[in-house]
Amino acid sequence: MNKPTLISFKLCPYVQRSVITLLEKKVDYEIKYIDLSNKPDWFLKISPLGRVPVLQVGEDVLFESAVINEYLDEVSPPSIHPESPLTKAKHRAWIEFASALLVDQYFLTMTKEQAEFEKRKGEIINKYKQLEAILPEPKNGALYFSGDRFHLIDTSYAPGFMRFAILQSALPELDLDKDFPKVRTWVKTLLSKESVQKSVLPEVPEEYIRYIKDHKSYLGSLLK
Ligand SMILES: N[C@@H](CCC(=O)N[C@@H](CS)C(=O)NCC(=O)O)C(=O)O
Repeated sequence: MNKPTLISFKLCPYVQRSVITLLEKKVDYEIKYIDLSNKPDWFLKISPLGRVPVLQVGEDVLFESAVINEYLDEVSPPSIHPESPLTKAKHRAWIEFASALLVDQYFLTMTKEQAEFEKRKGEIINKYKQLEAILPEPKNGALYFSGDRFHLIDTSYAPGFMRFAILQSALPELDLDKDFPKVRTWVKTLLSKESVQKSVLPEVPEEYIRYIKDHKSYLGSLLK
């Protein structure tokens, strides 16, 4: 495989999914950061939707984090995606669910309206309730989506979980998973993984909080 280049925006959770995959699969890669509020022309030429992540592989360009991650998984065995078509289809479906959770998280952090904030908070708690119902039992205090092994699907949840943890450190009462012990164990397991911890630059927690405050959102006004 040509050494791939990942086009990134520092704070993007979708890019972070691909970084975790690259680190887990020990793929040698380069990363280029762009500013999404001032997209360079070369980026607009190669990114069909003007979004990150984009993965350049030689002359080829891939977009959409779930697709990029499946490609990376296939070209760097052993696979961390299920083999059985049915289980794989279920994982893909719950990866979409993770994307919906990221959308809720984005609006929770960005809305200027308290009512919208409360609505998103309820939707996130409801999604946690749905996840709690399908997660297996933890073993020895650890849990991944499908039990005791890390899969591609875990890369799609970790960035959102990391952002919720950053938010909670600036607003302790925003304890969204408090009633969901399995979700909580899953969060703890993922956030303690080296690939997850190394998937963002060290300044990201501080910049994430600053980004939300600068936006003058309702949540921004509550953060320490
Ligand atoms: N479904 C896409 C979502 C990617 C996405 O929404 N990326 C955001 C940044 S986190 C983006 O590039 N937005 C374009 C913009 O802000 O103009 C994926 O999974 O890759």
